[in-house]
Amino acid sequence: MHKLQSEPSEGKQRIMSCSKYMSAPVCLIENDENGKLHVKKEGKEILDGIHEPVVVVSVVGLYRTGKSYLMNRLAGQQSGFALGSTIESKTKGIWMWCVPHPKKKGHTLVLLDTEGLGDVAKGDSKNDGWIFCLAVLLSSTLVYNSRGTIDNTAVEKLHYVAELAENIKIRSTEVEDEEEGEDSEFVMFFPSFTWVVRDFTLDLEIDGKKVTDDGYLEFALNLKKGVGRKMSDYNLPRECIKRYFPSRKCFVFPFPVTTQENMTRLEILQDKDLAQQFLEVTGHFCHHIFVNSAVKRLKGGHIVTGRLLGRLVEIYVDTISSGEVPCLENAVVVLANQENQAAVQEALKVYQRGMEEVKNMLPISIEYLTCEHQKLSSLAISQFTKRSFKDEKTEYLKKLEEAVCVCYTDLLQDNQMASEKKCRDLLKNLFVDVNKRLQDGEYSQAGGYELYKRDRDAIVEQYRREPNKGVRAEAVLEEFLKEREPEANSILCMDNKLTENEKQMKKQKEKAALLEQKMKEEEEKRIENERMMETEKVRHEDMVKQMQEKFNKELEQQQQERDRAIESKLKEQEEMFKKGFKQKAENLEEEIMKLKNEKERSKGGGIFKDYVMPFLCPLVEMVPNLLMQRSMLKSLTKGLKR
Ligand SMILES: Nc1nc2c(ncn2[C@@H]2O[C@H](COP(=O)(O)OP(=O)(O)OP(=O)(O)O)[C@@H](O)[C@H]2O)c(=O)[nH]1
Ligand SMILES: [Mg+2]
Repeated sequence: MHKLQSEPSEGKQRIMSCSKYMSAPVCLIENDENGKLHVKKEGKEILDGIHEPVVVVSVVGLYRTGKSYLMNRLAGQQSGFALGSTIESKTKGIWMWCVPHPKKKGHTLVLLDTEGLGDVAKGDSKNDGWIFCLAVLLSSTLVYNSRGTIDNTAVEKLHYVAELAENIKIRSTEVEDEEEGEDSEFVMFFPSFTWVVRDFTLDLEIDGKKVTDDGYLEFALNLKKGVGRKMSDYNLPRECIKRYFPSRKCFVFPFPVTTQENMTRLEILQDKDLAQQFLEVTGHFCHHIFVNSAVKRLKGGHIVTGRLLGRLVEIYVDTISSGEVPCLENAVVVLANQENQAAVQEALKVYQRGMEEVKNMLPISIEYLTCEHQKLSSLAISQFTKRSFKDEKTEYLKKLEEAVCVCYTDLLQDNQMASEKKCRDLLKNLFVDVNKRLQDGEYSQAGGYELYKRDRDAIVEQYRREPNKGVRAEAVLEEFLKEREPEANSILCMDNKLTENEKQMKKQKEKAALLEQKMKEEEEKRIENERMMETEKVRHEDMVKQMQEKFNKELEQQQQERDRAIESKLKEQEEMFKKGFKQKAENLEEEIMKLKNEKERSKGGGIFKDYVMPFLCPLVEMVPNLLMQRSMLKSLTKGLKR
């Protein structure tokens, strides 16, 4: 049971304990005197700083009905959202308060308090319609606040719901031969709905039987049989509420205090001064919102963080300001592009940071380098999949792959150069004594060649024993020995101890040794290439696996969206049948079938294999291709230099 008495102090502690949360609400969307909507910088910046998933609760309803007061209770505070005690409407635009979620660790509860609807002084119902529409689009729970009873006037005042079909588009392009409007799909993306009735004084009884708050709401939403304008006017808002908001809840609140004088001082009254029953209902209401309000998700199921919510606010407000109708699909595409681009950068940083450490160790073996490359690229892809979504043609994954490949091939080249330098320096050092002997003419006498060969073989042996020479050890040795070939030949020529025949044989041996060294170099290269290819194969398999998991997760979220819609439509259909609205029930059948077919069509891994895999396959060639291009470029520039 929700302990209401202790809430304000708990709430205050909640807010104060975490600096990124706000001590008071701020304006998020301004509604200027000309009825133009603007996103306020301060509000947007606060959302930008929230990287946690958000649960968004918005309150809408006629002006002066106690909305701001109720929102303060949800924030666990006595004051915050400004209340008005006159008949003039108080809240303008949409105000926001972000607090730590009291029940979901690691989540932020975003409370959106909206401008009261139907203010006669404003006289612009279109503007009201947009405020209502934004509250629906941005929240995961919509609280509709009204006063008195849920009579026909109260339901009629909710005509904004019926207008949603004109104010919200799901797809950017019209689907031909679609019989029913897009609004049949609203159930998949709309928030859950809670109707709050304030100052309710009647007994909850229908035909002499006690009913619950929810039963009361459902009773008020019952359709009437019959035809004609009057009947359809009566039924339309009810039908829309039922169709768009299948998950409904109702709370009836009694008067908070008994005297009129206290009514305008509610903000400063302590809980002990409020009516016990009012406190109890408030407690139940807060508990329900905290426990049942879902995390905000985009169409397609992607979880919305504070930062994404801020972007969403901007996209929708900009669309409305430019005279267009907000479109769920467009918003998702714009957001996905931005997020995917950022995901590529974040993932690339993971790879680059890791490789920076490797760079400090060069030269290293190809085994170690490829192993690190494989590990870091797997980490980068998993970082990428954390933030990216709807990268259906792997367009952004490809960008990441390209960037990773460029880093990797650069590193491969740096490693080769480091190895070359190390090996050359090593050989140069090892040959110091030989050079001196050469200068002193020690090899220019009879038996000099044997002496030279013995010294050279000892150096080669010592060179081979030296560890961590990197990937160019044999190649550098080959080059070095080749460079020294004329020197060995001239020593051989000068050696009088040897007969001409022996000299010829030794010369042949020298040639054979060089050839053998060349083969060693080629073997070294072959092993390097093989290892790189193997790594690319394993890396590709890992990438496919991670992308498949990501794809399955997104698919599952979409299926859950459809399941929820099917379930609610079946419920609605059953109710229609029960209440004798046979035609309406039959109409629903088509919507249900359409959803079921869509669900069936996107089932299984087939789509991934047929649709996503073709985009992933060419990626396996990327590193070898890039390497080939680079080595061609290298030999070309070498040729030019010559
Ligand atoms: N009778 C009554 N008055 C309330 C209740 N809750 C708050 N009030 C008082 O009603 C007045 C208006 O409350 P607000 O919370 O500012 O109402 P609002 O719906 O946010 O008003 P706008 O922002 O102008 O649309 C204040 O004086 C509140 O103290 C309630 O449950 N019953
Ligand atoms: Mg208000």
